[in-house]
Amino acid sequence: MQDLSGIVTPNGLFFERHHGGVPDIAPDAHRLAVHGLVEQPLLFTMDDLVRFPSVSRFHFLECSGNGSTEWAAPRGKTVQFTHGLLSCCEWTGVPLATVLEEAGIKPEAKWILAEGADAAAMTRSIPVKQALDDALLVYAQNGERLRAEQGYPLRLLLPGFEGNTNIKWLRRLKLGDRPFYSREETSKYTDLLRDGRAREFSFVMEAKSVITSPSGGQQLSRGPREISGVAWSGRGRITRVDVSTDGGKSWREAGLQEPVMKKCLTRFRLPWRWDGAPAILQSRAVDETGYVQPSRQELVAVRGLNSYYHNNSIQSWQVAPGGEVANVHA
Ligand SMILES: Nc1nc2c(c(=O)[nH]1)N[C@H]1C(S)=C(S)[C@@H](COP(=O)(O)O)O[C@H]1N2
Ligand SMILES: [Mo]
Repeated sequence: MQDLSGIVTPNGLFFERHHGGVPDIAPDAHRLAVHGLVEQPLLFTMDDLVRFPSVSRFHFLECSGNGSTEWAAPRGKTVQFTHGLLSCCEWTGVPLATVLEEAGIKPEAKWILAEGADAAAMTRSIPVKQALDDALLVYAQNGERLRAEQGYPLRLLLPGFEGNTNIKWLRRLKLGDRPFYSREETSKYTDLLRDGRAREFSFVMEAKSVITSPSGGQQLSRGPREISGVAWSGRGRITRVDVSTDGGKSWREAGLQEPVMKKCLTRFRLPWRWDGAPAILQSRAVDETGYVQPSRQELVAVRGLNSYYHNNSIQSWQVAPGGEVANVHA
């Protein structure tokens, strides 16, 4: 993260998260089954799927556990540790809606169970509404076929939804009239609130940003330099990023690199001169729905400290008089 220029994660550096290892799949033998509440159950080969009209789009992918270590105390030394379960690339595939139309969705079908062909047979329930919106069945990333670690030969991509729902090595889609409550949904991927109740199906990754340069573990020298980072929102486009060098007392609007794409990383930059005085650097993202990234205090006031997932609070980097940059809670 601290060495990333622009917004595209090189394929070999895409973050990896797998619950049962990376399966070795022969693409010719791979099948995608579509069944349940459909007019006509169908079985697709990869050859079938790549013949459909395709699209390419840039989207971020973030594990909802990104930042999970940071709720109670600043633990990660670097931005790779605090925010590294995040990548962004150009995905190519078939709109999921196209494939579902082929099978014919019955009117009572409201949820889809998506299942992977890994040892974990990872399964999640997805609302049909989202699937018909901008979901893709992807087979390529940044110009080449998916990496094995990213779900080769086929992955579900749900732009803006928590990473876990983006089922890799996708082999099955079952349509039903209610959530399926898979193992992932009953044992984790809910958010425990301060009063002991839990939020379920918190799919959307809300607006977030982080300064990647300078960031934790780096050493600053005095003089002019650029503050730079990335911002993203699962609800759409980033419209504004503000940067503070005094721990949130005052803010300046950063420049956004064009094109700003929806549900995609957006690079922001602000010229700065470090004069050697202690500083606390923060960034705050706003998206097109008007949602403002919360401070840590604001998020904890609503969510408490029982949560693991969905920590999208403002990150603080402290610059010490000697120029050392460190992760702090400000
Ligand atoms: N089949 C399958 N899909 C999966 C997973 C998995 O273990 N098995 N992990 C999920 C989780 S928790 C995340 S955050 C993303 C990570 O995608 P990546 O490894 O391509 O970064 O994939 C999701 N899809
Ligand atoms: Mo994840």
